Amino acid sequence: MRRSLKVVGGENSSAEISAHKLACLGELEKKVLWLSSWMIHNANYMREDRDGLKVGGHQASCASAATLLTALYMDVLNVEDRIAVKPHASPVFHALMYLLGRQDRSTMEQFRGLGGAQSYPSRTKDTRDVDFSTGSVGLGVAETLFASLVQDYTRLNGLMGEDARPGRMVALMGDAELDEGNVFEALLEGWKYDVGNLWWVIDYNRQSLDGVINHMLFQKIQSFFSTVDWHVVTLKYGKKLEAARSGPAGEVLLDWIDTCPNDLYSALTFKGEGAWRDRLLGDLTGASGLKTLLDDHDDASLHALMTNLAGHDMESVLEAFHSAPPDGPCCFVAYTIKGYGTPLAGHKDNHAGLMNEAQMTAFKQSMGIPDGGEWDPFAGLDIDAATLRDLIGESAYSGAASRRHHAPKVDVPDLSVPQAEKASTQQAFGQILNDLGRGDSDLAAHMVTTSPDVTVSTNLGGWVNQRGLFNRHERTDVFRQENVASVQRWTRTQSGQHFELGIAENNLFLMLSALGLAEPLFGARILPVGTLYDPFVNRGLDALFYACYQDSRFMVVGTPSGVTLAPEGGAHQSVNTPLVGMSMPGLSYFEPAYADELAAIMTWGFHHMQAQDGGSVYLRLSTRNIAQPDRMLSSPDKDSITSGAYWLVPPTPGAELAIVYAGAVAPEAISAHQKLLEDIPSAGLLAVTSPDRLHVDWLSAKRRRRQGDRRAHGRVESLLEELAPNAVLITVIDGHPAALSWLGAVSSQKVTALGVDQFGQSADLDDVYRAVGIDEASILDAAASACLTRIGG
Ligand SMILES: Cc1ncc(C[n+]2csc(CCOP(=O)(O)OP(=O)(O)O)c2C)c(N)n1
Ligand SMILES: [Mg+2]
Repeated sequence: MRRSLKVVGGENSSAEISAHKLACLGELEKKVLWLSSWMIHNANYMREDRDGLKVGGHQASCASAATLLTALYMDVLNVEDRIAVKPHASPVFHALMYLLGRQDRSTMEQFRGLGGAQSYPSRTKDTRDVDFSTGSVGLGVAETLFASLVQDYTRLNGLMGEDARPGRMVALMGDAELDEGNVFEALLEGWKYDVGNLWWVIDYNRQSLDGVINHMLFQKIQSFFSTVDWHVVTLKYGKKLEAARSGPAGEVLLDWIDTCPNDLYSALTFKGEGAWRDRLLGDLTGASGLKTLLDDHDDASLHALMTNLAGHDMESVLEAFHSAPPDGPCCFVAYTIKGYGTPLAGHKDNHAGLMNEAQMTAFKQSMGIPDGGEWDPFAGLDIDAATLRDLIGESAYSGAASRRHHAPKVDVPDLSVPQAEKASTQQAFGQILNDLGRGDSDLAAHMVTTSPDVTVSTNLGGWVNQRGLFNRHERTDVFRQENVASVQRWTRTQSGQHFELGIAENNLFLMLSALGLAEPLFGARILPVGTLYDPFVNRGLDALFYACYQDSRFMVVGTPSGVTLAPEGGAHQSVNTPLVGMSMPGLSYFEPAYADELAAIMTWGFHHMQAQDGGSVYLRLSTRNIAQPDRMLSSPDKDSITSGAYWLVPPTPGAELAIVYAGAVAPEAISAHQKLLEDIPSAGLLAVTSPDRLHVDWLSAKRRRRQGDRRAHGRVESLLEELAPNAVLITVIDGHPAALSWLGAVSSQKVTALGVDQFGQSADLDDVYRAVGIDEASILDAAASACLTRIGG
């Protein structure tokens, strides 16, 4: 008789999963386990080893997730769902894409080799079906939550295509990912926003890299998630164990499993077969029905029964997925065994363990794979290829159609320059956004801002007053209703364009990352702008790294920055962030001094965020009010500014000295330069608006020259060639001096690099600049001693 499983909820709510389908999925799951194991084996044992380095791969982590991922990709997911796959299950993901016809064999054969499948799923380097890059545990998981909020925003504001359906944002996560604090930061933020359409499927194998965890963790997980109003579904016993419950000694047996410490359960799983019998006989002596139970099972079937956890039981898994509530966040705690179905199962050291050649031979035999049939999608299966192909064809992922969307670009007008005799870059930033907020440009309509509780203090308040806060649930500004005077009008609506976050910089970067992926994920053009205090870039650094690695597009504003924060500063003074900006691929870092520079950079930035070969933008700004130059920038001037530097005062050709500055220290550089002109009238004053853009361009010119393009010339090379070949450069920045010291290598000129190489401290501006050596006197001293040495040497 054909059994059938009634399913409710989700896309397949009215479907019935037949025994036939279950059998097919079971076969595919076996194939996925085989292919993922073989991919890793092939990379480690079969491919030429040229460097003696370990290749690695995680067969046990893969085996743990094979059932869950097969169920998701082959049956449960819809095309509009987006999934973050736990990093170490990358081979499982690739095996599934291979079976679905979305991945070729050579990429699998090249696993962990150049151009092959990546060690960890990568949006930018793997097949286009990777929705979120994972690798740093915890980040991919949390990103799905923010992606769900972004999906809400795009849907409620008509930015998705008309016929677009909301998808579920899914994370298939390792249980140890819950050790990362950023997961809990995200959970809290999700609760504030009443996040929905979100599934976190925990591969609850109770093992991490080093450890086997306490078997009561699931209780804590349940209470964490319930606290923030998630629906929690626990998948513990598979169908065999559930059936055993009503048989001889059933309840006693399940109780024993319930209270069995994880390390013991794991050890018995690894030993297998007879080990279970001995242990049960010892622990459950005298239990009624035990003898019958044990007599009814040989060692192999007892092992199969005792390890029949629901996360490896296709029917239980499908039942749970299909009966999940249609909306609201849902967490599935799926009991699994790390290494299930392989000789690595349950061993405490199995995280990076690999089957040896003998084990692989036996495994291959047990899978019925003939020599030469290792990559055959259907070899060794009990159901014929045609039938399995038909079933694969029913998956929403079957075939080659791209799941990545495109959206038209948004026009970017030249942003107007805020007019003031004195201004800070932070103030100018606020004014530019305020003006955008007041206008009705297409650009403003597509912008979304966000900040971790520093909206007002980073000058985003004006924009928020114009555009409002986003929330699915509308709420008026109660203070305003109650006539409490405030400059801030904080109305929450579905069309609000600002996400106010709690103080968690990881969340800021995950949110920016998700907003900046709105085009490929949801077909919606969003131009995200986020603000934070610059020192706290470090707090969210890994999330920033992953955002850039995923090629998400956003503008992040670190303000205030550096020791210029002076009395307010102390530990709030950022030191290393220029180097963060310079060393982060995919992020262009700028440090303007003037409002007109900032306007030109932001205009460029909004273009760059939309360009195919573009990227994200990082503006390091300041609260220091400085006198603004009286000038109108031409287009070439703006090009110079956005390419990284221009002569504020050009040198006389062949000049022997130049002062080079970036950002808020402009007044010190200008006054020192003026004094130097008395002795060295030829001296130039170079304004660096982006150490990063200059550096990237210089490296690229050198690379092109090496490749034979003799005309390749970097912008910085052209600028510095105006000086004498042995000229002195005094560089100054309110940040680590290494951001500019490299300029000496461009034309072998002699550099003295001033900057901050110590932790900040509270003081007024004069004192703190003097203390760290970036005041006018320090610049003059540096120039004098460099010139003396130059003459002497
Ligand atoms: C942030 C971060 N720290 C450390 C690691 C190294 N690491 C990789 S996997 C892992 C343990 C993962 O355990 P779990 O999430 O339970 O995965 P599974 O058991 O399913 O393999 C660790 C510590 C990492 N990838 N990311
Ligand atoms: Mg684990």
